[in-house]
Amino acid sequence: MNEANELRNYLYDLQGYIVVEDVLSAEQVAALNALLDEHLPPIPDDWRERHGPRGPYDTYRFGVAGGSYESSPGFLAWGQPFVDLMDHPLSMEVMRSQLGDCFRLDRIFGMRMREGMPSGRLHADYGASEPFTRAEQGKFYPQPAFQALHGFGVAAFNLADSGPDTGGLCCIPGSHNSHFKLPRSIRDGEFQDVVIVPEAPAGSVTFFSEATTHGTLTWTAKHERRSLLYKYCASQLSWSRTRVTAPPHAELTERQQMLLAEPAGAHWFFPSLFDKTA
Ligand SMILES: O=C(O)CCC(=O)C(=O)O
Repeated sequence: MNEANELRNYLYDLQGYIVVEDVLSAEQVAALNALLDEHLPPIPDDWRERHGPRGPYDTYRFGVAGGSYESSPGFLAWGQPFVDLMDHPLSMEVMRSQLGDCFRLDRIFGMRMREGMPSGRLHADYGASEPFTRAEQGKFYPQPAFQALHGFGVAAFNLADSGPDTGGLCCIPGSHNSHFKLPRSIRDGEFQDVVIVPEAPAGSVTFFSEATTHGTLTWTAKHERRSLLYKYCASQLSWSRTRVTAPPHAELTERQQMLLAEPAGAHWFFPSLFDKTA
């Protein structure tokens, strides 16, 4: 392994997130944005009144599939460039460092924000701060072995500049390894300095573990935020009963088909994604 990859994997494991810049060229970003323009109506001026049962998430998210949404191809159905990102070589390498050789694409959605759109709650889907653990505020939580912790990871492709000056994806570095539930005061925004918004220019990818406490900060930029989130998990895991399904007319490579396979035990019933390409 070369030194740059060694450093990237170390920092990702240490911080629970990492941004890699210049993954997509300006042309690729423009092509993806042009496809999104075809499928996304402009965010209406009365977006505040349009919040549904998921609050601001109903306005932020688009092209949803799997997880807490229905089974469907989501934004993968909007063109081959979205399908190609499923197994982007960098995502495959970073996810391999977190999830091992056998993993699935569990769910996807896009995020878009207009100036003034509000923050979303800090949360973690795994670890001490996951809502359904029995972790008590302020008490060390020795996580039982039957709960998943580091088995889920996200590749968020950034299609617009974002960072501390704009808001957007935020997180608490290192929180994926915390044995304490997120203190209420931090969740309620009293201690903003532990929450960071990584600098993530257009064309970059923000990788983060679903155990890392993360959320969305108010978008303050004039331009629209856009990112595409591909969420992967170790092959034996699944978050919900719904799936990302293959888009009807897309040509999927063998690896892409494997990424959409049903959950199953690594190597026993779910082959390595890297056997032929390693
Ligand atoms: O990209 C964001 O702003 C946050 C996304 C999020 O909340 C999530 O992945 O659960």
